[in-house]
Amino acid sequence: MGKMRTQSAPWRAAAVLASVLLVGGVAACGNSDTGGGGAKDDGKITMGFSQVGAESGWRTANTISIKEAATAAGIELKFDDAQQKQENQIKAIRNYIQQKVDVIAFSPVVESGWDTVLKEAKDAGIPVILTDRSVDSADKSLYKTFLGSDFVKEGKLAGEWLVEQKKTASGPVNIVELQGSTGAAPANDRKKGFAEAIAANPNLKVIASQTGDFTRAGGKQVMEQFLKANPKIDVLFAHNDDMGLGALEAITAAGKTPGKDITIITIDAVKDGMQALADGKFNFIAECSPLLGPQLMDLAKKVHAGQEVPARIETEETTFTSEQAKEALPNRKY
Ligand code: GYE
Repeated sequence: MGKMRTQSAPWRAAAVLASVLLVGGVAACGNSDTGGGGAKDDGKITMGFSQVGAESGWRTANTISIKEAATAAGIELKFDDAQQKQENQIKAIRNYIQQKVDVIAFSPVVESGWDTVLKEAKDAGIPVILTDRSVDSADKSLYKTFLGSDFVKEGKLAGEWLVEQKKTASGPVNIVELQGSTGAAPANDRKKGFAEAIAANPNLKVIASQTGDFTRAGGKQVMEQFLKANPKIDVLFAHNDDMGLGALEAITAAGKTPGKDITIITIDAVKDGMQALADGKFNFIAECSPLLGPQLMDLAKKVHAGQEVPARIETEETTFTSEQAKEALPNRKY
């Protein structure tokens, strides 16, 4: 309940209806500057968006999707890149409140510590939409909806694939884990889902787990340390493609063959990751779609029009083996 997986025709129709009602509604409001947060009543919705940063291929694709979808939807977008810092996001959100944007949307870099600023937005009458990542606030009335992936599921799918691959292993299988940014929902949840899945086989052990901050440089650097400290590494689980791609360099430099000496599992399925998978350097990817822009803009129109929206909207995702990556690559959008 409360989950909507795809944009069904009735849903789209409702969105169109919402925008029609919206135009009428705004016109009827006259020049009032209060309530709803709207500063100007030119019929155009203004969205303030605070992005995490530009740390990965996933993030770049997500930013493009949001900017393109805003233009297509006729929504005026104010965009801020927080460079992976919560304090920058809080500052951006406060600016948006001051500017009286119609809707605030953001992808929270970490899960905790948002209650105060979200309360400020609520008091100003500006609806907030969480996109990509969520917050751990107990008060769910602080935001209208959360649009994004099920990160626990992604970790689980990665772990389940490994359990199947190693089901005949007679001895210990040593796994190293490159975690995403500390405190980020996808890092917490992917770790959790993976651990739950591999618990099915006591031979599968995570012998080292550290953050690589979702970046290639971080993945490379931490993998170098892992390789130095651990003579036998059988598997790498990286919380995103970029860290896995960085780790490839460290593995090759250590004289090992990625995808053969070390089985590599990642999450995202951006083009470079899919290429590595098709080339046999990665072995498995659980997909995480960054193309959230169109759904986000539809939601913005709805919440601005005062319509009810589901509290949680999950993106649809799949997984890829090397063969499947070869097939999917030519039509990959990101
Ligand atoms: O997996 C990673 C990015 O929040 C789902 O953030 C997103 C994650 C994505 O840096 O590549």
